[in-house]
Amino acid sequence: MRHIKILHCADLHLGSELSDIPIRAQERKQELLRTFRKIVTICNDENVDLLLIAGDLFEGSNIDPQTVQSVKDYLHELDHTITVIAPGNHDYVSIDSPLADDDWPEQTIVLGDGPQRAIFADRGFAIYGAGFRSTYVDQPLLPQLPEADLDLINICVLHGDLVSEGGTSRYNPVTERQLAASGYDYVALGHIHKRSPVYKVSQTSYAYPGCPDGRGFDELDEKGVYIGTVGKHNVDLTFRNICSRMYLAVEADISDCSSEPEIVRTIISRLEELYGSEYKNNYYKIILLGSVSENFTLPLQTIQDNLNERLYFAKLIDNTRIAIDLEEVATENSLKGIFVRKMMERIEEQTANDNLPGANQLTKALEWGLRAFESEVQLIDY
Ligand SMILES: [Mn+2]
Repeated sequence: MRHIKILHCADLHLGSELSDIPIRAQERKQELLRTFRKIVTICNDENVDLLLIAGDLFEGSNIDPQTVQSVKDYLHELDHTITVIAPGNHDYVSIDSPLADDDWPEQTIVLGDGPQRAIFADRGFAIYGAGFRSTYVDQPLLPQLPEADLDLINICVLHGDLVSEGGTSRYNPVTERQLAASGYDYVALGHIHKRSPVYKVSQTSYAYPGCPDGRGFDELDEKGVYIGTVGKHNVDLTFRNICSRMYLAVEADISDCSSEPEIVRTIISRLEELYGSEYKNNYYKIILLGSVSENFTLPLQTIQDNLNERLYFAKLIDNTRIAIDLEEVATENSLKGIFVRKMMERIEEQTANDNLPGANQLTKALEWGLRAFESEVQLIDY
């Protein structure tokens, strides 16, 4: 059975402002463009038939012309590959969108705002899809697309929001039932920046590759594309990490440290242990944990400056707490004292019963409780 080779990417958001990393923003913009070029290079090197860009290639309509020109130039370099771009909620079809330009390379299909099909009978496949026409698409696009052609490999490219049956979304809601009914072999989705596995419902496979390179601390860890083959009712795709740098959130316990150099050393060795010899090149959000003596005021700015001399980018979040003598607090005649006393009794009880997990859980609860008394409880959005 015939197969074609595809590379599926989405959500590059080229041209976006990068507020998380002000000092590195300009460099990062160039890196994101290079990541796009990397995608094009892979397509050429590995003889990819179809490059699928499932929306939000650009951050919006007001993108600097140089970025747009670079993207077109790179796509021009493709020999064998046909590119399909489905406009998303950020780069929806409009007069001032760069996707509306009439000088996109010949081998690039920019989907319009209506249901569309392009048949490549000589190459054995058909493309389906539709673009966003404004920020919001309330009516599901997938059921409006043309029927699958039984003689061809059918591939659909869509920006959309996977919802459960009966669920709603303002970003082109897509349901499993619609996917199953489509009869397409693969539906290349975009919009969700975190990669999904490749799912299959009935004969249709579908996936979100996530964004191919992070733009902030809400896009952590490895990022990349899906690449592989699609045949009739049968896909074989693997995730490939192509990001230039990772955004990472790392917790470091500095309980045993009593000086700034010691803290920096602890953090660096933790990063080295986690990320090996390339550890310096990432963006780090470092969350300091543990208890610090009340006589030691953390020199946060100095630590951050020192880390930034050793790492590409680091920002610190201080979630440490002040070390306190629990036995002493337990004697206090206050709400805090009673809380500590009761918790310590329960911890002792669990320890006596050999319930170590229970005791650990209660110890954690005691810590969190104490932090709540100090108004330090904070939910961190990883
Ligand atoms: Mn989107």
